[in-house]
Parts: sequence; C-alpha cells; structure tokens
Amino acid sequence: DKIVIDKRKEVDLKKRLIPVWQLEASVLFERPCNSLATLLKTSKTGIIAEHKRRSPSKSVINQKVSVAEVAEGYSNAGVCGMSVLTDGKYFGGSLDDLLLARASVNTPLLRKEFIIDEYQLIEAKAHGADVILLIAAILNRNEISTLSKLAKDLGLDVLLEVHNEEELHKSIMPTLDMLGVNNRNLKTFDVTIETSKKLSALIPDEFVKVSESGISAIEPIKELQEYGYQGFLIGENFMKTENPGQSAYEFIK
Ligand code: IGP
Repeated sequence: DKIVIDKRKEVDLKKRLIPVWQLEASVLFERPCNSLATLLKTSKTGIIAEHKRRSPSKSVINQKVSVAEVAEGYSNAGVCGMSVLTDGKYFGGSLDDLLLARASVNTPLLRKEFIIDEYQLIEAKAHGADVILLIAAILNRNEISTLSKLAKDLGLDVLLEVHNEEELHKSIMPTLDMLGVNNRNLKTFDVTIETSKKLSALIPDEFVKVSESGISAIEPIKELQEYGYQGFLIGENFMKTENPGQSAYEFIK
C-alpha cells in the first residue's frame, strides 16, 4: 500500500512535467511491439531474464554492470524476453534503463513497474516496452480491466501477476495475454515454486503461464513445464553474478 501511495505521487508529478501528447509524439511510440506471449508459445526454454540492481528482499544485487551490457548478454544467450525494473525507490531502476535496453536489443522488453495509472502505459510504450506487468495484489478488477484494455489498444502484451487463488479469480479477463504466478510471498519474502504448481490448474488454457521468482536451476523449470508453464522469469540468479549475460548463456545452453 505504501508503494501505491508513492507511485501516485510519482505519476502525478510526471504528468505535469511530461504531458501525454509529448510521449505520444516520440519515435518509439510508433514502433510496433514484439509479442512475448507469441514467442513463449513456441520456445523450448521460455526464459525471461530480468535486470534488477537491488530489491527490498535482498538490498544490493548488482550496481556495477550497465543495462546495455546486460541486455546484449541476455539477447546473445537466447532469452525470449527481458524484464527491466523501472521503479527507482525500491529497485534502483529507471525509464532510462528501459530506453537503453531498447537501444541495445530487439528482444521483447517487459516494463517491470507498479502500474496503477494509464499514464504509465503510455510512458512504457514511449520508452520501448513490448509488455507491461499488472499486479493483482495492488489493483481491483475494474482497474485491471481499464489498464489491460488500454495496453491492448497500444499494442502491448499484458502479463498479469498473481500470488494466490483469490487474486487469480478476480483477474481473469480476455484482455490478458499471460498469467504470471509469483513464487515470492510479498509479505514474508518466502519463495516456493509450489505456489506455481498449486495455481496452474486454475489458469485457463488460453493464457500463457509464467512462473516468476526464486528460480535458479533447470530442474524446477522442467517440473513446471509439466504443469503447463511456458515462461520463467529469472532475476537474481543472473544479476548476482559479475556477468549476467554469460550466466544466462550457461543456463540456457
Ligand atoms: C524475478 P528473482 O527471484 O528471480 O530475482 O525474481 C522477478 O520475478 C521479481 O523481481 C518480481 C518482481 C515483481 C519485482 C516478480 N514480480 C513485481 C518487482 C515487482
């Protein structure tokens, strides 16, 4: 809830600094998006690799590598997509990180952000995103509906993140492309892939299933594939090393 309050202030401020018309006039706003959901459906590994400098659960992860270097490394490793944290306060990211990643690779890019407002979707598109994240824990059904509809109108893919059955039930709607189950409990920071397993049967087949967080080996991925998962979001396991791109390469090959 604290995050939502912080985001409200941030968004309100930016709306005044950079008006929507200006974002819509940017070159990247015209760029056709590259669908991550489509790629995941035919990929063998389905890795979505994340750029994450720090997090509330681990503090510093990697402050040294440049986002361009990480993006190129991930792309050479053959990832399906890259997730770029743009939240500054909790994760040390920025929209510049998204721009730099976009300038470096053609890989589908996910704007990893606490999205609460339509403005952030326009902003995502104008900074080169292909996919946006909606977090069920901080949005009601109405908000999910409005935001996902606008995202689809902008040509963006929508990844909706849930932690439990209740969040899943409230969120299912045709304007979502991917359902992400976050294995990390937001309150305790405990991580277990059992969460993905438990919820898999409740996710309708028309959505691409993504398992998020706490993945650091191939075995759990193989297991989760048996449960129908086609996407695997991995951050820390790559970012905690000196060369995240190389780590992703070793992991995928
Ligand atoms: C990556 P991990 O454990 O591999 O670093 O997790 C990703 O799933 C995690 O960063 C994440 C996240 C989020 C971050 C999942 N959902 C929402 C910020 C906001």
